[in-house]
Amino acid sequence: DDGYRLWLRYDQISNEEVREQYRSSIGEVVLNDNSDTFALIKEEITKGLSGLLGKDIPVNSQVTDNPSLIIGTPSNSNVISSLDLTEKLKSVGNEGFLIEQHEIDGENHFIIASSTDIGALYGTFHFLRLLQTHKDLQDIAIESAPKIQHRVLNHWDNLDRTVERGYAGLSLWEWKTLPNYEDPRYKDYARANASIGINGTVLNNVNANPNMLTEQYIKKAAKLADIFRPYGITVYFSANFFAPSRIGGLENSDPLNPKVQQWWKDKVDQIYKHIPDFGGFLVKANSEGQPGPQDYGRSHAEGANVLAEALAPHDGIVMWRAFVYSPEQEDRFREGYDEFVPLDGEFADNVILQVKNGPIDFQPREPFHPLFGALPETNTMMELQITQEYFGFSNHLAYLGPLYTEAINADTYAKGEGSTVAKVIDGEVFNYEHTGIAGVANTGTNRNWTGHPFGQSNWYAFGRLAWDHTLTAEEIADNWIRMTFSHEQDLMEPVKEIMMMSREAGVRYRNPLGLTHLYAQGHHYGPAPWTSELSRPDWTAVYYHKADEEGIGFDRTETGSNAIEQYHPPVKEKFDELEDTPEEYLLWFHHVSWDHEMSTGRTLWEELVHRYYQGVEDVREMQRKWASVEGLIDQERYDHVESLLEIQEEDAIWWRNACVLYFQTHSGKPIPEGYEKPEHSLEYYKELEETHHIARF
Ligand code: BDP
Repeated sequence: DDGYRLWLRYDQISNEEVREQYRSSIGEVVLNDNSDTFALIKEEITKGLSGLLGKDIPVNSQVTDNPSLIIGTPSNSNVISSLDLTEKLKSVGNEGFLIEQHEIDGENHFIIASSTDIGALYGTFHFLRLLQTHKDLQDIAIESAPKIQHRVLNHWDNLDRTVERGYAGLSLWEWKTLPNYEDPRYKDYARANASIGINGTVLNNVNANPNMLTEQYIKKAAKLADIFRPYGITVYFSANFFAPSRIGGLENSDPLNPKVQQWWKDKVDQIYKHIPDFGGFLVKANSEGQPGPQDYGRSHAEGANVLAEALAPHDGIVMWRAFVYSPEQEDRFREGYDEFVPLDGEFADNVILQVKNGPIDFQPREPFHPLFGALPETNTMMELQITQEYFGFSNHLAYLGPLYTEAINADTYAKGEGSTVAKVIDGEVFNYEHTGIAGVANTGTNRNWTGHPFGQSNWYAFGRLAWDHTLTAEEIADNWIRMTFSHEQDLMEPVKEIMMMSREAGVRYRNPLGLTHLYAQGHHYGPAPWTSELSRPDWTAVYYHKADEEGIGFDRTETGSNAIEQYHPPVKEKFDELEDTPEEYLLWFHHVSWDHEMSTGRTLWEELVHRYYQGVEDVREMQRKWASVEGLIDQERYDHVESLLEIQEEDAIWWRNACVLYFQTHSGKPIPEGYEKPEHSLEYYKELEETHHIARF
């Protein structure tokens, strides 16, 4: 099995009892395929039911005396409009749906009802998922609506089809053959996204090539938009802030220049001519060398608002990124907050500030970004990374569900207890008008879409959480395994354990106890905690760990950068006191003595060593668990994961040895008894920084 079908496999349900139950209660499907989306619903439900039930289920436009599944909206189905669902449909909104059982003329029928075609499509995927996960349908009553409006993938895809931080092949967008050739994958991509509720896609890299805004590319993108539209997917572009001067022939791109303002209006009008439901722009400005309004002495708000004004008449939005940092600042952690909090209230209504989950950069563990909870007057959305830039690329198994839920469920205390990040980004805490969540995509042209077979679970988890942030990482893993592999207990249990331990394993062998950014600069794959001489101090590793003879860690309390002041109490107090700081965040906030006694009774040095070794043991445990499922899934995917786990074990050892040997040069302490000794010297690992990654990707 090559994994192409993702979680939408629809193989026949092997449990006979379950299959029979479904077969006897779904004799036929009733719907009217009078729109593009309903044609897709028909296609999907036919494919799903015939596959899962192992039997063709007829589709009719009227109810007969068979028990049926009726899918419709009040405007395309008499049955749905006769059921008095008005209030309920209203409460689930435009994208939501109801799944219920109703008795009509003495026969039991299932219904999937929505106010819109897209809602009915989401309901259809949900219904199929119930079958795929063997749920009992008796007396079913589901009301589902997304908690967040804009649920978007961010593709860091370049126009030459390379993908920044992409590890699954080339970009899916074949620019040179668009708009003429429709690669069948475009549709499969949209379908996969719709199945998990994703409703938007930013096609190109945030480090944006201005050519994306030329009419040539707009036309190409319009073709993609046409294919995605019936699946409810809106297209957005990353915009280069200097486009007016780079491709528009203007003298400058100053947002206060009336000619520049007019250029953006005309450009936006042109885009809407080709893509009538265009979503808007994503902008990375004055960040890592990208141009922006500050190049003309203007603020981020002044810049964003010019684009927002051009988009407003078309109901488009601007997603303006808050990922800023400069080499002059003492602490990169502080910068997003320091830059954007003073601008709160100055952004136009159709701007959403896009904030990464943590204050640095998608590290294996970060505390939540203090901007969540600090912007009562500015729509704020979250950006998560699905692609594993800091998690071993597509070589390592890392299920990110636990990272996402940890970030989403953190409590900001912005308005007292319970003001979680989730409730900030779903608009509840500050009553935001526009809400959103973005995930940096991990898809590419690899046959299985994501490189590592388990990379699919991160795409899946992102979508499920974007729709419903109250789900747990474990429930999502459970669904994904059932849909992707099988229902057998002997498989379910070990695979779920592997997934649930994998994120923490990755934290342990790379950067335990709140260490961060110890990566070799540039590729971000292997360790280089010794990096100290680079053009920018904030790109070195020593900047982040601050190890010296006394201890290790970044003091962000009042005696240091005081970044903790950006959090509301009691979060601030929690991180202020060394004793109150949870150990997994310890070195994020404190410079701690090597001899400090940890909760385990070990010294900090011993604990650090212990965790690095534990990380490697975790990977070995994952390997043993994976070995136990051989024969329970197809050999192709089994072997693929097995080989990747071998790489992961080698890399975990590499990380552990490099870091432990390097930190030892500061602590001056021995590796405690009982741990296997690093095979090589520190010098050897330093050399690997230059060479090893080349062989790995
Ligand atoms: C960093 C990546 C870089 C991105 C940047 C961003 O290393 O490739 O361009 O984030 O998010 O994580 O803009």
